[in-house]
Parts: sequence; C-alpha cells; structure tokens
Amino acid sequence: DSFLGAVDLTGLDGLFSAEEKQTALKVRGLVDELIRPNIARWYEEAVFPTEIIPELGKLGVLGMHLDGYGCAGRSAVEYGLAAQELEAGDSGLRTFVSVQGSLAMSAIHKHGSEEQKNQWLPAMAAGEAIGCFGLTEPTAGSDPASMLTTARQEPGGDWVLNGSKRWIGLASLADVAIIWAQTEDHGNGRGVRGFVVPTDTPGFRAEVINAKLSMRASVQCEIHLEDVRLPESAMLPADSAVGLKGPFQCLNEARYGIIWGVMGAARDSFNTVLDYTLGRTQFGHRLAGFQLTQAKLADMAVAINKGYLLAHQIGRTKDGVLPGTVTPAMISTGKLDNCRVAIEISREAREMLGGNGITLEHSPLRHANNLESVRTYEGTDEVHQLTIGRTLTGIGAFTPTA
Ligand code: TGC
Repeated sequence: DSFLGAVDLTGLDGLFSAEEKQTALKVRGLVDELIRPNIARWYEEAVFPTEIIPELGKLGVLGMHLDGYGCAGRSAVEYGLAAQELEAGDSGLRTFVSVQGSLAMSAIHKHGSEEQKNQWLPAMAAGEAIGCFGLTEPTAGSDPASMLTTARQEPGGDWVLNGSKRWIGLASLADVAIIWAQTEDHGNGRGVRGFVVPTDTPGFRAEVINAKLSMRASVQCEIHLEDVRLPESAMLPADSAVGLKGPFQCLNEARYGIIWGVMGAARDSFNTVLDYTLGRTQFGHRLAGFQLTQAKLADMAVAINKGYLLAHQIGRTKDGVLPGTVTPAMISTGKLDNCRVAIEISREAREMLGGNGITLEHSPLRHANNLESVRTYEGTDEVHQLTIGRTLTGIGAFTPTA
C-alpha cells in the first residue's frame, strides 16, 4: 500500500523515507480533520479560516525548510510533501503556507539582518505573526522590473515608500509586509530593494480583492503605500537582495513548493473521480467498468506519476542528494508542466463527475478553479516557457524586438 494511494503506479512510495512519509501523513491528518469537513463552506462564503494558523504553526510547516530562528529545518522534499498534502485540501491553504514561509520568511531569512531575523522569524514560524510579499503591482505583473513603487532615502537616513501593490496574499491579515521598491530613477530593476514594513506603519493600507472565481478560501489584496516612513534599518541589507535577484530567489522557493503542491490537487481530483466511478451505475454497469472511463483514469494516473517523479527529481537535487544545482530553468520546467497537468486532470475529473461535478460537494472543479490562479501566479506559463526558451537558445525573448 502506497501512502499516495491507488494512483501510485511507479513505486513512488519507495522514493520516500519513513520519516518523510510521517511528515506528510501528519499534514494529511490536519487536512482531514480541519479542512475537508469545512472547505466547501469556506469556499462558498469566501472565508480564509484564520483559526488554522496556530495549528499550522504547531505542526511546524511555516518556514519548515528554513534553519534556525524557530524554523523546523526540514528538507526540500519534506517541504514538498507537506505542500502536496495541503493542496490536496485546497490551493488557498497551500498558498498561505507558501506566502508565509517561501516568500515572506524566506526574504527575511535570505536577505535580512540578524535583528530582522530575530524580530520576525520565530513568531512567523509559530504562526503568531503573519507576513506577506509585495512584488506585483497593478501595472507590473510578469515584468516586475517596470514597478512604480519607490523608496526614497531622506538625508537623516529614513526611507519613504510610495506606490501600490496588487494580488498580494494575506496583506490584510499580515503583521509585516516585505515590500520591493525602486530606489533609483532608471527603473530597470537594478535599484530594486526590499523593505521590512510593519503593517501598522502610518500610510500602509491593504484592501481585500473580492468577487474572485478562484482561490475563494484565501485572501488577496491591493496594498496602498502613501508616504510610509521607515527607519534606515528597515531595508533588507544583504548584497544578495540588490536588484531583482532579491525577490526572484524567493519566487524560486515558492515556485518549488507549487511543483509539489499542485500534484496534491491532481491526486485529490483523481481519488474523487475514482471513488465516484466505482460507486455510480449507469446503463446497468459501474462507470469504472466502461473502457472510456478507464482510459481517462489511466491517462490521469500516468500524468500524476510523472508529476511526482519530476517534483522528486528537483527536490532531491535541491537537497543535494542528487548531483547538480537547481537552476531557474529546472524550476520553470516543474512549475510549468505540473500546473498544466494538474489543471487538465481536475477539469477531466469534473467532466467525469457529470452534472454533480459542478457542485461544491466534489472537489475537482474547486481545484480546477484554484489552479487557474496557481498557474498564473509565480510566473505564468509564458514566463516559464520563455525562461526555458532562453536556456535552450541563449536568446532572451521576453521583449519584442519589433
Ligand atoms: P533578468 O535580467 O532575467 O534577471 C534580473 C536579475 O535576477 C536574476 N534572476 C534570478 N535569480 C534567481 N532566481 C531566478 N529565478 C532568477 N531569474 C532572474 C538574474 O540573474 C539577474 O541578476 P543580476 O545579478 O544579473 O542582476 O530579469 P528580467 O527582468 O529580464 O526577468 C525576466 C522574467 C520575465 C523571467 C522575470 O521578470 C520573471 O520571472 N517574471 C515573472 C514574475 C513573477 O513570477 N511574478 C509573480 C509574483 S507573485 C506576487 O507578487 C504575489 S506573491 C504571491 C501571493 O502573495 O499570493
């Protein structure tokens, strides 16, 4: 019996140690107990259940791949396994853990001063403080180099931030925001720096984006920054944070979590439709006995196995167990294909559920709708195709030449 269930056709179970599976099963237990019984209602009512945050802190999944400062220091593979269990519950839940751990905490952990790390990371790991990550803007999505938010340093040393950010997860709940801003006038991204902004700083305002058709059990916001004054020490000081490589290193972490996470949504969609077709009879036979149903189930299972193998390959490379380094093209390969596969599987599963598949009683359409967001954020398909294209050809094609 594989811990991944019937979908495991290729011995995936044997890829993971007993300890790694134990980590995954603990997260699955939380999802089964707290998320599955309530997620349809939260989704319908567009509620993010803040009461689960301390539980996630106790489970040790917030910033779980980071070392020290109260973080669990687990491997990239364990983090990935946790992500796929969370996203089997709902992408909004996995997104919370990604924004908190891979974006906000990672930014402080990679680029912050000792003071910033000590002030924020232990509380964030425990779920006692919430963080968000402000990179995207109303007019700067795929092209963050064109951001308009500015940080100007005054003669006394203070920084003053102005601008706006959009699609920022958790911003209305956050205690701290990592805000990326241009510190120089040329606007080519080289002067971008990150700032640790307590959200109670005067001039900081977060406005929830309502009426979403995706990620409804999750919070995304617009942030408005009007003369937000910060001490000199608020800037992330590390050299690694100078320019866009600062936020891009954090995006790599979040994109890595997505590679695993979306396989959880795909697996849950597959399990739902496998159970359904084994139980439902039409034309005098169980649906699972029809050849067309089996062909679809087989294609879904094959794709899910390949997705896990890809995630595992990248995870073990990230952990240094396999040789080589994790390159942006490797991350793009995983994010692009696993999102594409997961959304196709969720849609196929919805179709196989017939009319019943459009209700919140079954998970696949909820997963498919969520995956519209997951496929788009942290780099669209096109951004990842062009990142891979640049690696293959040596030619950057992000900007049209004509
Ligand atoms: P480019 O010239 O390629 O790079 C600028 C500098 O960054 C370095 N770099 C990376 N470093 C680490 N990891 C990566 N993946 C990196 N990609 C690039 C690069 O080496 C260079 O360093 P240096 O030292 O030479 O300065 O920059 P570009 O402007 O040409 O970028 C091209 C492109 C399109 C790949 C990039 O802009 C991109 O990835 N765009 C997509 C951005 C994106 O994913 N946005 C979504 C953000 S999600 C969000 O804000 C909301 S958070 C989620 C939530 O809150 O729910």
